[in-house]
Amino acid sequence: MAKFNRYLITAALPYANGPVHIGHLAGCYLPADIYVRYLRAKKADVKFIGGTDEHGVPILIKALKEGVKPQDVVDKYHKIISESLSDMGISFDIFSRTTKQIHHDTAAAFFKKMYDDGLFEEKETEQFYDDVAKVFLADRYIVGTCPKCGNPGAYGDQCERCGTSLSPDDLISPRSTLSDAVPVKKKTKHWYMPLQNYEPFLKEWLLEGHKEWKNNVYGQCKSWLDSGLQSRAMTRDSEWGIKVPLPDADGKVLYVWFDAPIGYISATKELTPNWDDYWCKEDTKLVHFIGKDNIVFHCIIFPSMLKAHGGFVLPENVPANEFLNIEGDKISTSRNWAVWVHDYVKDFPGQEDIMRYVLCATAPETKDNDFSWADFQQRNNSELTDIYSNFVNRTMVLTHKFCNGKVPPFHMEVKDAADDSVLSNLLESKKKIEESLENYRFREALAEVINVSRLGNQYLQGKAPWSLASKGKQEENQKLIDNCIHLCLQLTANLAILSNPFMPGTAKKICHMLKVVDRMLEWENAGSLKLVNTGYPMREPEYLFTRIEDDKIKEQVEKLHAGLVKPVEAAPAPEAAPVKEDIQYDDFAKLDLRVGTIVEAEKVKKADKLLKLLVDIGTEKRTVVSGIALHYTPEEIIGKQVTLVANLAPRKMKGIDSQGMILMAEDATGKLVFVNPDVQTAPGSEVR
Ligand code: B3M
Ligand code: ZN
Repeated sequence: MAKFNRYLITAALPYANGPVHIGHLAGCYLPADIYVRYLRAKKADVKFIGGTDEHGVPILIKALKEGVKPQDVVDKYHKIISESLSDMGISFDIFSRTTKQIHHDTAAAFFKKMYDDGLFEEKETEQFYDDVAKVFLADRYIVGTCPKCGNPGAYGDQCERCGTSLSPDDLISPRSTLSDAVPVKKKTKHWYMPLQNYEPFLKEWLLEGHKEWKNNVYGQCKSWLDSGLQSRAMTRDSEWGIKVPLPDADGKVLYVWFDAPIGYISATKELTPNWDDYWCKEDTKLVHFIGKDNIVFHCIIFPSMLKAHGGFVLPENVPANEFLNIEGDKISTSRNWAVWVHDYVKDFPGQEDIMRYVLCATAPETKDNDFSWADFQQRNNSELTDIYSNFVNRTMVLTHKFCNGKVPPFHMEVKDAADDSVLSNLLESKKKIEESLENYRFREALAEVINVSRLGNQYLQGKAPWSLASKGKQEENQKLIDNCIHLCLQLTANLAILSNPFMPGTAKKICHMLKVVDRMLEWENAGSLKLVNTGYPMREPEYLFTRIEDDKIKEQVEKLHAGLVKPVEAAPAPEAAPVKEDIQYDDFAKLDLRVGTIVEAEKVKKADKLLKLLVDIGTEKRTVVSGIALHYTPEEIIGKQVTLVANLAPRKMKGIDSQGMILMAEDATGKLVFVNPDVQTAPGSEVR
């Protein structure tokens, strides 16, 4: 670690478009906080930078959904997010916002310098455009039916049901998530960063220079670089964002992924006038904590930007975590499958350390991992209560029972091998914890902390001071009791230091019981057996953790399931017309209904509502004129299955012979939808 004289630690800036859940904590905020608290305990010069990401389409979508202005959205969620994170003890030195003036100025100047240095390409391309919301649409904001599996909610970049990667052109009935309009293509000019030019730099700096990065991170970067980089637009058409600082750029803003990481720089500027020590001096260790979906932006794009601009340090590591699932299912904000941090702090007041513990102990460091309430309970009841808290509590109770509540002396003359092993075990554990923390293996580090208390319990059990007290040779035995309790108290103090990065509230509670000041928590004190002085009075014992009962857990599981939004919400039916008069089976049997596939479709001239379709019904192809042109474009319905009334007498419409009728249903919004089989069915199949 000697190479570095200061640390700059960042945690991804969450979009200010919703509250944070435990997946956010496990992904980056908690590991970053543990690392920072460890560095601070080592008296390192460290700044911990965070804030909310307040630009980009996610904010616009939320504003549209809530029917408010983007500024209202970010004001509301910045507050909620920053409170949640601070309630969980995430100890940022600054938690800023990308809508601040200092950030706008910093990001615009960054862009301008790159522009002046000739580092952008100007290109005009066709992009999808929402003519109702008047915005260009990123692929993600176009939804439609997946051509592969029929999922009606597939995104323009991917179908999350079958996993197929898509482009908006592939979607059946594409529509904008902003307004429901059918996207159209429109020309627009943007400034691109030719990322391919940075490949040699990235290969040398990252692939050659940072082989020590976590496998999941290194592997993703390597595969990006192996498949070759392309120019990427660094500007967008939008009214919401940082204005492109060029004269001919009305209605253009910086791409949110260009401005957001610069947010780390602006927040540091806001925090300290010495910001450039942290960003520009080679002996700074810059570490970005993020979730895996942000890897390419932090490992490829932002470093290329920093390199292009010049004068900045590059990240020394990007220890991205994988995803946390909940009860075996992917976290989803839209389905409300999440444990929200603000709910947790309300339901478990003063117990943020339990969640910190569980999330760290099960952190998705190398692969996706699962959070379950049963596991939460189990870990609290066994590891935290039965092992960790139990050791501290027994130590304190015994101190009061056998030593008048004061630190007993240590009698060298009766010291034995078990006493010696307390120190050697402690030193070994300390070393392991340091090594794990310095290599971002937080689970491993935390397991070793618990191990210290486990060894403490074993030592205490082996010495059994309670049984010594009742035996003969009072004076001799009191010495043995003293030694045991003396060492257990020293171990308790050490436990506070070692657990402080993970469970700061608990470390403080231990300090309170031992009546020592928080300064004892400095890391250099770990491994010492002289932390509490002989004769010093202790406070009354209090439990650090207690068991959580089944009903409390059951409540949480029920809450989770009760909040779940049901997957596909069908639009309600229009007010139902009364059911028509009965017919006899023979009347029905006269109808000949067939499954067909639309193989051709075109608009009927001078008829807004009509499409001329060619429908394959297996035995033949029928021309059908259908009044659906206001609901579907010809392109989007080719390939669709329909139900055709095959024996309806032919009828001339706008000069075309229509040989049948397609069945459609109308929902409450007046939208016509096809009545079709829910699985692929051979054309010509009879409908009965
Ligand atoms: N806001 C994406 C996210 O919240 C993005 C991170 C920005 S970090 C500079 O996952
Ligand atoms: Zn699909």
